[in-house]
Amino acid sequence: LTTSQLRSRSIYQVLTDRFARSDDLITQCDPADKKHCGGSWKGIERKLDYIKGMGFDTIWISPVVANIDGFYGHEAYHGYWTSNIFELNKHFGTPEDLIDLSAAIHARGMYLMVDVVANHVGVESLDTFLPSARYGPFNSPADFHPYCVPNWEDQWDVENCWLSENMPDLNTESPHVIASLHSWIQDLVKVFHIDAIRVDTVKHVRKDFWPGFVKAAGVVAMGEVLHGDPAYLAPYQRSSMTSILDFASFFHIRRAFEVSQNPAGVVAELVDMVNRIHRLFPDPTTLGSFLDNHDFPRFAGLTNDPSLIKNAAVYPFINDGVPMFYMGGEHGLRGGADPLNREAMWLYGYSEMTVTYGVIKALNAARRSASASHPEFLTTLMKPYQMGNHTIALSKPPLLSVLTNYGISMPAVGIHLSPSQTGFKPLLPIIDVLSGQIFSTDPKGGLTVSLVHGEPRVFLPLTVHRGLAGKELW
Ligand code: ABC
Ligand code: CA
Repeated sequence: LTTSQLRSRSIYQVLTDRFARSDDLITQCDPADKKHCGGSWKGIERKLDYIKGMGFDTIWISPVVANIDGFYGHEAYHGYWTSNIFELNKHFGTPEDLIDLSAAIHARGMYLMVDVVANHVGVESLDTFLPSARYGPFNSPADFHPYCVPNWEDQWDVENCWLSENMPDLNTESPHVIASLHSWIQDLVKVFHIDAIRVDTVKHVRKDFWPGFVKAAGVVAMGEVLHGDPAYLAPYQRSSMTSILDFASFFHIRRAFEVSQNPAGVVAELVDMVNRIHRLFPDPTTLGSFLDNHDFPRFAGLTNDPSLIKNAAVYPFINDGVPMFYMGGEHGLRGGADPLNREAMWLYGYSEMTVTYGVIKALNAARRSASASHPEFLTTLMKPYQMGNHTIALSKPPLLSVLTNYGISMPAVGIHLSPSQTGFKPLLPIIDVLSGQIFSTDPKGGLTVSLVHGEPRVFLPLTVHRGLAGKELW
């Protein structure tokens, strides 16, 4: 995938060890144990139709390379503790299994995104760390930065110290390390026909290391820069890689929808964040937009209000960037902080009949029809409007969304959007893709619509929804 092809994708994130097994056994898995539970590449392959059925066309899987065993009883089930980059993780399957998975994904017209780590390797304990053949090409002390504990306020430390005492930091200034990482990523992408990479710990390596790495990969890279401030994030999109995860929206969506009857001001902050993102990032339309991932407590576990959960879940799909969805959200999983947010999916079944599965499917379909009828949808920034203390309207023609953070106890209210806010023509039939209700704009192109039980609304012109829209109908 190229950067511009990435814009029209929708990404489902799996933790390989926890998504699906190669067999049908319902084996126990307590995430608190931090042990392997038996998920595999074959398992993912068996569940591709389940993922595709929800409307996703791209699958982000855990790192695929060989890992150390573990760290004080905590096994490397997540795959982030590399031993040898030139070998694959035996727990997840054989090289043939990964090739099969890649082929099966492509056979469905879908894409494979693999998580990759270039910042560090793993070790059982600081005392036993010894650069050796175990780390493949990184067998000499010169291949690593000396151990130090970072002062998190100091960017030099963040890049050169160890992220933690079990993650020896690679000397990404050494020509040998750079050349090894380049040849590794180039081969990995080619051999397994990888379409995109998700790059771990980007802020822990100097910015100018990345362009060479991404070039060697030869496919679009989405970087993880874990920071909430767009002013800190944006330079990475400018000088490291064209796409990064949108942690700026992430923290703000959570804040905006976390408590019912939110204090006034929270919606204004969200509007302000949208404007800051538009101002600061070179291209907000290639950011990865998400509400949940494997590093944070699941949003659904932070509040008991189903309307707030639904509003927050909608946001990444109506945002400017590429929607990303963390496995298990479709079953209402509520696991807390790492490791509790890493539930084994087979314990919950793979029903395609849950309400959330249907909501996600409708949102993916809405994005697809919006971009099919109006290709500029993918490159045009949304316009945010604050509608009172608890409601925000986001217009990204032909999509128009109205979200509210009051919660389920919200009294029914009517919201009026002016013609310039809707972006729609007069007397245009429109559908709320979440409820299936049909409305129409008024003779001027404005829209009056009720919000019920604090539920979100996502509108499309009826013709767009039905795939009938030509420019002339619009
Ligand atoms: C686990 C436990 C740890 C325990 C450790 C031994 O094991 O969670 O408590 O000490 C993998 C595993 C984890 C494991 C780690 C560490 O390895 O998945 O289970 O932790 O061994 C990526 C991946 C992540 C992965 C790694 C390591 C990196 O997504 O799954 O973890 O390969 C930092 C990194 C970030 C990393 C994250 C886990 O840690 O930058 O790349 N994620 C602040 C810091 C961030 C920091 C974050 C941690 O805290 O600035 O740099 O992320 O929560 C905002 C601020 C931010 C602030 C956030 C919390 O608030 O703007 O700056 O982030 O408002
Ligand atoms: Ca580093």
